[in-house]
Amino acid sequence: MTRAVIALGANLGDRGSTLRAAAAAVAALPGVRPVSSSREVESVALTLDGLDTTKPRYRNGVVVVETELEPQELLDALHGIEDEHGRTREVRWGDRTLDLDVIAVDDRRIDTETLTVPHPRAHERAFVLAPWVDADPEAVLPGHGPVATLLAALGDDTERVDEPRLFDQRDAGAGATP
Ligand code: A4P
Ligand code: MG
Repeated sequence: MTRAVIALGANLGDRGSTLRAAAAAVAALPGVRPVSSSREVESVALTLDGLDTTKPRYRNGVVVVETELEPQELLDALHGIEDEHGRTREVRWGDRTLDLDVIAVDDRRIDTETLTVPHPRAHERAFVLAPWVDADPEAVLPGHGPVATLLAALGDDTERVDEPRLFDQRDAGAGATP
């Protein structure tokens, strides 16, 4: 069993419903058990040209799971969930109905053509770090340190959304935050 951290993002469609449905779909994958989840945050779209206030704002969240799946198997399953939510891939860092990224898998380092873990940009993104620390206040990003410290150094430019945590707490197991 490994512990995997998955970041969810959306800036098209009914973003909150999509994030909650995607979190439930992740929790329901064979070989996956929900552990804890964040509330949602909102932030300005980051594009290849920088922050873009003319683009729809993002909702982001993080879920923590335990899984028997190998990291590439997990990513393949996440792509299946993205596809079910109408994800298209035209522009890198472009608008999307749903993005699911593998942020960390225990303290494993993976660097293949299709999967880099830890996620190479997680440490510089408050929209990943803020929900991650909300889901797991003790979290550590391998190679970078405690997530709470990284977020404090970076500055949190996200806004908390007044919605429940992404997992239904009845589905979440040990380690779940109230
Ligand atoms: N890939 C490699 N490593 C990973 C990993 N750890 N997790 C590969 C997920 N995928 C990984 O991803 C492109 C390829 O990356 C995948 O096929 C996979 O094999 P994609 O989802 O098709 O394209 P993308 O998401 O546009 O590219 P990229 O570079 O992954 O973008 P990011 O880093 O995910 O950034 N602004 C706000 N405010 N909030 C956001 O959530 N997200 C992005 C996307 C940009 N701006 C944002 C947000
Ligand atoms: Mg992605």
